[in-house]
Amino acid sequence: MLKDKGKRRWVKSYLRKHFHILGCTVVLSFSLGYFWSMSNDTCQDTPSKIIEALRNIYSRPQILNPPRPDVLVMTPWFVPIVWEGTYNLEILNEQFQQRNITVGLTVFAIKKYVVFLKTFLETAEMYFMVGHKVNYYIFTDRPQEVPKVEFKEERNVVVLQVQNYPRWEEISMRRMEMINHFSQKQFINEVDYLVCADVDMRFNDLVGVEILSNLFGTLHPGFYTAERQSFTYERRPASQAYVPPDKGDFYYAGGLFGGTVKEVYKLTKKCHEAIMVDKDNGIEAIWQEESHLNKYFVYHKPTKILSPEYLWDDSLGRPQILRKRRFLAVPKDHDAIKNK
Ligand code: UD2
Repeated sequence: MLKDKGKRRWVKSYLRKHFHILGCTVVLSFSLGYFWSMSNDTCQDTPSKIIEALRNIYSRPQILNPPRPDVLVMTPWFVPIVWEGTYNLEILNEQFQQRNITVGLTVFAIKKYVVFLKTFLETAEMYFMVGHKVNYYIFTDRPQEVPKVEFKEERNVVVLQVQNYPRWEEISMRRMEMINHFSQKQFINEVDYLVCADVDMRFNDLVGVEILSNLFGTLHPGFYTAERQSFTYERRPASQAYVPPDKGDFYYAGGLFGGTVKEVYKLTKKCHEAIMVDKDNGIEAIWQEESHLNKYFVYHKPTKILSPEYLWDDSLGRPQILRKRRFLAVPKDHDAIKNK
């Protein structure tokens, strides 16, 4: 009896093992055949392209073989930190496509900052939320200077004329108020998620639905390895943005954050109100709305965090852990652009 069981188990495991190998061989042959025929069709595909495509074949997650042992991929409150290699975009795309979502990308181009719009939009068309519905919300005081860019199907531009302010710091801070206002008035009826970005940036690689969640922030490229005491949180208790020395998980960048319209509404409301209290008290936080955003994230923890792949500045070099540089700062001449 025992022997019989042993034999059966052996046969089962033999079949499992060999079917597995057989299965892989079949998949591989079909894939190679497919890519070979594709490459013959176009006579252009290089082996590296074929290998790249083969790499996209889904290999299941391995419990004992984490894809990124070199970086933190999960916070102590159990939310993912998004790095290249930690997710499968095909799976995520399918999930978000089933939900038929629309993403709003807010960007401010006030005064001289309109010069950054062309590159921002052109590169967004190449890399941002490819295959999904997108509304670009351009806040500007110079609507006639918004460049004509060709947009793909189901991607729309909405120009929102807004006022400017004499000081760049105020322009930067007032973004909270304006995003808040339009979230309630318009965005809530038009999009599911909002992504709020700086304009002096360019997309350099895919930024897709992997970033979407109820509330997300981005690790600031200058501080992702820094100790808490080096974070440039607002340290003056007189400001509403004050963060005590023993609080805070990460230092987040003001240049990319977002979430559902409802969560972005709550965030921008809280930050704007705090900015106004500071104003009444004659104090301005050290890094304007970025300080208020950081305070908010201390007490309302993001449900997803983007690694510095999603906001990088090449002047900081190219560390090995950064396998992609998806959204890059465009160098600017501060004197020529700020307050102009
Ligand atoms: C950092 C942050 C920025 C903000 C700022 C606060 C990053 C990459 N950037 O950037 O998000 O928190 O610090 O001090 O994390 N703008 C205009 N017209 C102006 C001035 C600003 O449209 O005259 C808009 C524009 O979209 C710009 C953004 O406000 O990208 C932030 O201003 P910035 O990029 O000059 O601020 P910066 O580089 O100090």
